[in-house]
Amino acid sequence: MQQFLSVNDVADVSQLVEEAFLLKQNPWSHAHLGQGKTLGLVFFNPSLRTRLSTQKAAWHLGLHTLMMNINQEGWAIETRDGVVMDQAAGEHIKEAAGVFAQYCDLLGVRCFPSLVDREADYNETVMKKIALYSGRPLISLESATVHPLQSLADVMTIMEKRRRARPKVVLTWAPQVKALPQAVANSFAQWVLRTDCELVITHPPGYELNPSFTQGARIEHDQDRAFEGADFVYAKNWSAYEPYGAILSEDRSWTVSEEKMRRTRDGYFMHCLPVRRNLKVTDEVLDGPRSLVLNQALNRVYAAQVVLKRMLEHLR
Ligand code: AN0
Ligand code: CP
Repeated sequence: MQQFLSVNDVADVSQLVEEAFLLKQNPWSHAHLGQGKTLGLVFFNPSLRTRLSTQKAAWHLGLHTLMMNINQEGWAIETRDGVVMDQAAGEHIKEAAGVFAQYCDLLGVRCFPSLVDREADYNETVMKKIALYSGRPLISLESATVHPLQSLADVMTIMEKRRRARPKVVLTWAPQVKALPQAVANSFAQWVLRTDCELVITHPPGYELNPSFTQGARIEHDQDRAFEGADFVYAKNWSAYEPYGAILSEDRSWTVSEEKMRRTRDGYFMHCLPVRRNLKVTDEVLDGPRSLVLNQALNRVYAAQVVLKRMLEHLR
């Protein structure tokens, strides 16, 4: 594997999941694979799980990590080409990426969307520039449009907990108070559609995701109907794709509650975290026995580890 920017970099999702489970059973099986190599982790945005799980995965493989919160600890970065840099930005992405490459063999980058310029976001302009100017194998730690390490961990969690060959998975929009990216939802849909699951996406009208990620899923605007017989309910908020970045609804009747979960087939609750309690999901559901949020968080380690392993094998 030379890069991990989306599910399109994975030839066989179930093989990758199986390999991740082997690492979960025996995390130190490849403890020397990364010896002498450095993984750079660059965060343009906050993170708890991604930064910790990826560092832990690297440690299991004997990789050294360098981490930078570039927006807080670095010079303000210019990402546009050909501009006169007489404003706030003191360093161009071209030099910054080139410098990362001097110190690191592999790079991981988190870079959220602007939610203003849809074309630039959906072209993954910043990720592509870092890949180009660093020339290093690049892992997405959540980009403008997708969060593949999260989705891999989510698919692992579904595979571990499913009780039938083709489970019904429901991705439900849930209320929020600020505009969030579409990345987790796009990516979850894209990955689940590469597995043997039925996928239903439910959201208030107007929250349609970019169809290139959801082709093959059933869209259902009635949340109660969507939940009928579900094996897994995955809650996430996202802002509108059209008009881009807009909050069209704050309808609290979409909060996932016990009452709604009773419509499922004793279904599990999933969320990538961080989650706002009693806004997206009630305490009862999140603290209840069907909540898988910590299982998902644990699987983030082995999702990162299998990707790092494959990239290191390619480097050798
Ligand atoms: C981010 C998002 O929705 O993309 C990160 C989730 C892993 N969430 C927030 O900003 C709350
Ligand atoms: N789920 C997830 O990616 O969490 P962080 O934003 O805390 O890394």
